[in-house]
Amino acid sequence: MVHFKNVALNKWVHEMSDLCKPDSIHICDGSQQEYDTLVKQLVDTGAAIPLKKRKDCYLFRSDPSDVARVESRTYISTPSKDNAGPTNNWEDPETLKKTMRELYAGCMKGRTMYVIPFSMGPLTSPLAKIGVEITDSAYVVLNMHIMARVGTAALDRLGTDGTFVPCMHSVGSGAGTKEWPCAPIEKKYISHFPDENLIWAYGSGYGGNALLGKKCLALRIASSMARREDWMAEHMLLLRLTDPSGKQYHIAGAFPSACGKTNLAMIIPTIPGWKAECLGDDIAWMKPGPDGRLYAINAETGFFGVAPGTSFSTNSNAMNSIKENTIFTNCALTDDGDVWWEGMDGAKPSHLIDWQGNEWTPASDKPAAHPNARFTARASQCPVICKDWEKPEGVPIDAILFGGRRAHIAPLVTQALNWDHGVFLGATLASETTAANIGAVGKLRYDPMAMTPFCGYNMGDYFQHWLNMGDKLGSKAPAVFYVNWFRKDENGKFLWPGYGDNSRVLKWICDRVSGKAGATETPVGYLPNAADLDLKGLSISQAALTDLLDPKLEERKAEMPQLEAHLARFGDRLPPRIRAQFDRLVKGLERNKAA
Ligand code: O2Y
Ligand code: MN
Repeated sequence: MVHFKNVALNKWVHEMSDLCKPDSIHICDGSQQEYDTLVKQLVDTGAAIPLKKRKDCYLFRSDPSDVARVESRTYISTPSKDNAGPTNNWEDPETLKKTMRELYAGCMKGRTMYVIPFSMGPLTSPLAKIGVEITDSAYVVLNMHIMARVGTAALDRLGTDGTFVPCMHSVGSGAGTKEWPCAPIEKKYISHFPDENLIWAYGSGYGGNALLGKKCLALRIASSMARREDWMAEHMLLLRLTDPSGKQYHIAGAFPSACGKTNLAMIIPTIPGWKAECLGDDIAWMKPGPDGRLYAINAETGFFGVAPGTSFSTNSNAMNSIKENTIFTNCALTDDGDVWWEGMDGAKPSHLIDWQGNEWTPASDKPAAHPNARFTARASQCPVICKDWEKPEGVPIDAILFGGRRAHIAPLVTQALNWDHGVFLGATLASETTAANIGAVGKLRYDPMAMTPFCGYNMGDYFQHWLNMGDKLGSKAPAVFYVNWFRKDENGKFLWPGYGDNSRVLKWICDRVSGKAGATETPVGYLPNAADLDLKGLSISQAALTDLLDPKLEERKAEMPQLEAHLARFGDRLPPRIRAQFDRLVKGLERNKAA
């Protein structure tokens, strides 16, 4: 039987093994040899397909019923329902544990139980947290090798009495195939017990449901820890910009899904002399440093990116990150042994095997790759990874961006008037759904700080936590901005070219931080005048520019009842300072009309 010198870990692994009854237990050491052995096993069973065209790359196909995070089966289980708040599914902890214990009973018979010690954040970082995932999925072990710091060093950091986040996972049974077992939807559970720093997941082997270090630990549990311990766990990319004089700026950005977050994290600026480097594309942990500024680390070590739409023309840095040592999930397979997905460069291949293993031609009426097909690649493989991305103390944040996809109303960029206004901009972050999201196209969804699916406690309290952090940071707080690359004209055409040209907006942001760029104050925040933006070499009409920088105050006013209803969801947990920002905006819009 296995033995761990950490007393709590030893007890927990034995308890879970007694419950799940695996045939064997494997303690992961995080080595390349371990990775290679597991890959070989999965190739032998047919679960992994080696790709002839890409060195050390493998394609996996999930069961068609198990293709994405399932928010409807994700729970924040706190003793009081109010503490989970209106944005989370809630279940009483004892009831939920009883249900899940029944599902876990004997669920690993005939399987290996893998014990994966891991660190989120660099091992020597004061912000790092140790987790241990128990899983019966070798695919999960491989992905965790890429996405987190897995292995003996994490165990060593625990010592005999160190604390860790127990992350229990089984793919379950009752649905799926031999290669990809899972449970039917009504038996899937992604459960979080934030008061105990505990995660229990059952029934899905896919992404955020199964790689428990990512959304479950690094966002849901971490956000609740961060509130207790005075730091921030955010759904944010991290980016370093360097201006022609060599001055560095660090930006953290929160964007709901389908807003190009990974593309922005790996941006190639079109402005001469400006350099961008990626520090992370999904999860930032931030804490005030000894100098009073806010410092951020990337909690992860890899990218679990959406494949469809990724191409050399949209994100060449991502394409160059996945040339080798990459796991692909639910992509299509080409006849010569490569992966393919919708939106890749070049013409559609004349024949493929689709993500479900079926023959596919351009005449097929279904996409060849699943819209949520993914690549898992190490951050170190990104051509523009910043040399300081693993600095234990992190990087000092100069600006925080919130951004959504809005065809109208939200201008290209707005700077918050102050921290409270910035928190209000985050709390009212909204995005219109696309074909890539589930649900109706073009529907407005509020997604505060892009954290709706990931906040591990009552979101009203989360707004208050942001306000408290601002009080703590005082004059050293980062400046806050709201960006929208997706404004359209009356013919439905995008007004802004986006991609590398977003560097023009980032330049204005950096120049605002250092007091070099102009702006006009409006009720919705500071807006650049056309002359304040560096547009050299860009072909854009004056009319488009005027439209992009128009605060559209009348349309904004018409949206206020919808905004008020959004804030009303938080009831008496809505901080009065957020309500005050709403009232200030109402008055500002009224005054504008009168003027
Ligand atoms: O569908 C999944 O399980 C993946 S979700 C995901 C993956 C990487 C980065 N962000 C997300 C997200 O949903 O925000
Ligand atoms: Mn994400």
